[in-house]
Amino acid sequence: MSHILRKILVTCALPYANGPIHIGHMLEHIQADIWVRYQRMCGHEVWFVSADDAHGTAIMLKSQDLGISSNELIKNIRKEHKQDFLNFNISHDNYYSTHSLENLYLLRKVFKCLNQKRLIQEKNIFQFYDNIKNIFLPDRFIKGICPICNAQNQYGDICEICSATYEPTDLINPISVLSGSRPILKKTKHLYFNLPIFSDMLKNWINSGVVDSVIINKTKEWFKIGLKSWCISRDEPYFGFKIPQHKNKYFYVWLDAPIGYMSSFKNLCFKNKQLSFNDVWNETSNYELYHFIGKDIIYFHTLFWPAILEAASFRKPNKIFVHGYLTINGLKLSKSRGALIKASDWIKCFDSDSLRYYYASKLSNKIDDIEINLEEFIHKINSDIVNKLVNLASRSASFINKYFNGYLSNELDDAQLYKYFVDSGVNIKSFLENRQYSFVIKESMRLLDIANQYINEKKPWTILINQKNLIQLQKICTMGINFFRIVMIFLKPIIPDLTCKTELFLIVKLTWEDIKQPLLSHKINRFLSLYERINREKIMELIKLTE
Ligand code: NOT
Ligand code: ZN
Repeated sequence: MSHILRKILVTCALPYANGPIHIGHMLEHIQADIWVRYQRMCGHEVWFVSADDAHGTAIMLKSQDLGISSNELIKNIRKEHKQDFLNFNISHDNYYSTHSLENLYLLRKVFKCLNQKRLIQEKNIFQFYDNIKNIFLPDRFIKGICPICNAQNQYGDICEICSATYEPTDLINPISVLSGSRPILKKTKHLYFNLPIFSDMLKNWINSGVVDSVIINKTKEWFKIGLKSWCISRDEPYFGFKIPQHKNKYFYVWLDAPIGYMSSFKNLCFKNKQLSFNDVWNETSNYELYHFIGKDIIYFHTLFWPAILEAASFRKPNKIFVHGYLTINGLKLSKSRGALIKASDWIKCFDSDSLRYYYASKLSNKIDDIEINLEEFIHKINSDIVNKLVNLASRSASFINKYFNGYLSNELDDAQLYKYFVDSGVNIKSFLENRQYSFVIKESMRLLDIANQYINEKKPWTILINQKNLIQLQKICTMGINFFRIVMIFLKPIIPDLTCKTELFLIVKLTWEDIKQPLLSHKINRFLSLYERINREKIMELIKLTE
């Protein structure tokens, strides 16, 4: 099969610039980063962008609370976010902000198209208003009793108990989260995007294989109810971009947020002159485009976003990769309900590969929630990475270093078994391509069991006692090192830090192309500890930090 080089743009959802990156965000960026690193290993041209989502009421209120300008807040937060992603080896090519000139430019361009095509309509509506704080209330700033199941304390748009969606005005006993007062209804004019006109296009697009079948079914419910026009404006006070010719009106953050995918890439083109914005985003583009998102924002990415792209004559994504929520020891971590573990706290207690590895061991291409458990985490890292993977290298290298001056033998003890490992790469590749990372881990561990068992059966230490057949000893340990190398190639996109150390130790780059060629008559470095066993006490340390 000839190797066709692909050109790919990958995005992660844009984290809000009003709080820290937590390990829930990290799940998505790690999931995408593994995929990106894998594609790069295959030699494809891959660009990976994200940005801070810097607009909206929440950010404005947060900066007021802190007594700083919104501009200052988003600047500080972006710096923190970038550091967090760096700490976890997320290899974004650009991490930008939606509060940027590029985003404003593209937003205006999109808006102009929508107007030209008469897709924007003005409507007068009544909306909840907080008389004490003098502000129109976003859905998330109104709480009340769910009109469907009567659950207390539910948001203005969705009930977290029965999943019903409704208008804030449907809530029983609504109150403003900002002042605790009962909001009044106040008349205001807003701009609406004609989403229903795209219903047929969207149905066809969604059914063309861009999302998993579970998600197709979810969208069917939305089509059955019928699509509604989408309000794309917000009243002052707001932190965002002003709408031209509409006094005191701002673009809704959710209009300029996805445009942030484009503007982050546009900014990358500015830094890298070889890249062309139009080559990627025009309707006839031969680049592939993939968005990694969580299941809470499917609506935006399967309906609003493709409709906006169509309306503005840009290309649409090839696929939307959706993951589930993260739950920790049974506790649900949603964006709005406060996330428990900050990425910056995690990294104080554990290394980044450990989280990346653990997530990979849990990730599939399904939208099921991901349950993580700290005890299980420690156990998995120690038993897989330390006992199976690193131990294989260490036990083999000790003989090679000590008796053969660091040189591997000039032939393999069991070429057949080596080939078996190489051939397993076919499955591993397809698991990586299809985001079935848990299978990558399972298969790698199965191979490591075989490798360790091989060493156990060959008992290199007994050869040493007899002092006969030292060549055989070298060959056995050379097998061990080669098994280790193959599995490290499989795991390279998942654990970049250990990869780096391994490449230094083996004095060789870990690549797919070289996998068929065993490392023979090759000098390796002294074995220095590649990975430290994790201590259970670290769990308590982490919990203390998060309290
Ligand atoms: N800041 C949003 C969130 O839910 C994600 C915006 C993603 C950009 O955290 N998207 N679009 N469409
Ligand atoms: Zn309910």
